[in-house]
Amino acid sequence: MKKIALIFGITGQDGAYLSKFLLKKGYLVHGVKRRSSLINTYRIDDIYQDKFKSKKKLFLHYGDVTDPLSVSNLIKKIKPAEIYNLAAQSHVAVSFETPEYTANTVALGPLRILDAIKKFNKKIKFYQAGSSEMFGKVFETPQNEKTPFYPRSPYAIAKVYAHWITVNFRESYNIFASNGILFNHESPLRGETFVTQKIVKALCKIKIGKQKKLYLGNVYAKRDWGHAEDYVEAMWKILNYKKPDDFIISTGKHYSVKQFVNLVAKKLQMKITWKGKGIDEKAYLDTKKCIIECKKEYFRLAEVNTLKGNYYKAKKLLKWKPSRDINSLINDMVESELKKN
Ligand code: NAP
Ligand code: F7E
Repeated sequence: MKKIALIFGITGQDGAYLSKFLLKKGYLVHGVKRRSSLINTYRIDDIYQDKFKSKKKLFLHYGDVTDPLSVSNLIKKIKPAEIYNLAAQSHVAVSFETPEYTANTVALGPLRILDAIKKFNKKIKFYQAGSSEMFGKVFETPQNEKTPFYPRSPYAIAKVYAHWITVNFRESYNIFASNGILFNHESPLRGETFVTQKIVKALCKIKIGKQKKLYLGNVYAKRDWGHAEDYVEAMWKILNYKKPDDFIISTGKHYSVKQFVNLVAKKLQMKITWKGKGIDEKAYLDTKKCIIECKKEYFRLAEVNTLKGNYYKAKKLLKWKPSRDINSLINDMVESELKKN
């Protein structure tokens, strides 16, 4: 009997990598996609179309984590052994514009899934996609599983609720419910409005003359950036550990947005120099042409200045460690982008 996994958020960056990973492991994968006016399955089309070649192993269903009926009906019908909750309004800046909707998907979405597990089958294992954003205005560096949370956005606050409701269902109903506290992870499939992909796409286009300028916000914010492909393996390891628990998944290294820009430029053999300070800081190509400017609208209302994770527990108990560093991540993102231009 093949194991059945159900992924909420299958059409996102992590959903795509996780489905590929689970299919390789021999799972039958069911995914929940939202109805949208444009087709939103481009990240998984390659594996979905495979169904015509071999026996079907990937199944898609319409649903939404804001709709309790769809959540419980799907869990009842599919009877998964493992549920991965990756569904979220996942953009921190957008969460300030849509705080209630963000809370509905990010905080109440997992509650609805956990409640359905409690009703239908307490043996279903549950993975909650937690976030380093929960550490926000950090109490210590690097952050570990015991570092207190200080969330700084509606998104992060909703993730803190999701974290604790997962712990609570584990402790109250004896459900195998675990939190992965994942630090930023990127890939060629990363959404275009997250800073890494925004930088990669813009510099590739500027290099070939298809774009003139890139506008950024706070270039001094530091993040611990890993590769999404490594991180979905950690999700599976978390659910297949002997007991439910919470784990930090990170690389243990952090870089500023400015350093990320410089590394991408280096990869593209573009010589850039920075001049000015604060909002007036600008980057010039070959010392003459201004190609990067800062814009107030891209600054956060409450910024998370620095994040760096300590993944010691995952290394020790799950035997997980990141296989790619920042340069390998940038190579993958840039090379994939250059193929599209
Ligand atoms: P993503 O690319 O934005 O994907 C989010 C997924 O959730 C998409 O499939 C999206 O569907 C779906 N979704 C949004 N609202 C939904 C709703 N109401 N009902 C059902 N599905 C909904 O995010 P990601 O980078 O893959 O991240 C996966 C999860 O990990 C998210 O929960 C995110 O908050 C969390 N996380 C991400 C990172 C990171 O660095 N990537 C780090 C820590 C935690 P559409 O395709 O239709 O929009
Ligand atoms: O911003 C700064 C910005 O939007 C990173 C999500 O996956 O990871 C992600 O959240 C940093 C911030 O990611 C721009 O102020 C500067 O300090 O790429 P981001 P994020 O906010 O860290 C966490 C772990 C998640 O859980 C989230 O779901 O970069 N920054 N200039 C900018 N950010 C953006 N987006 N755009 C800019 O122009």
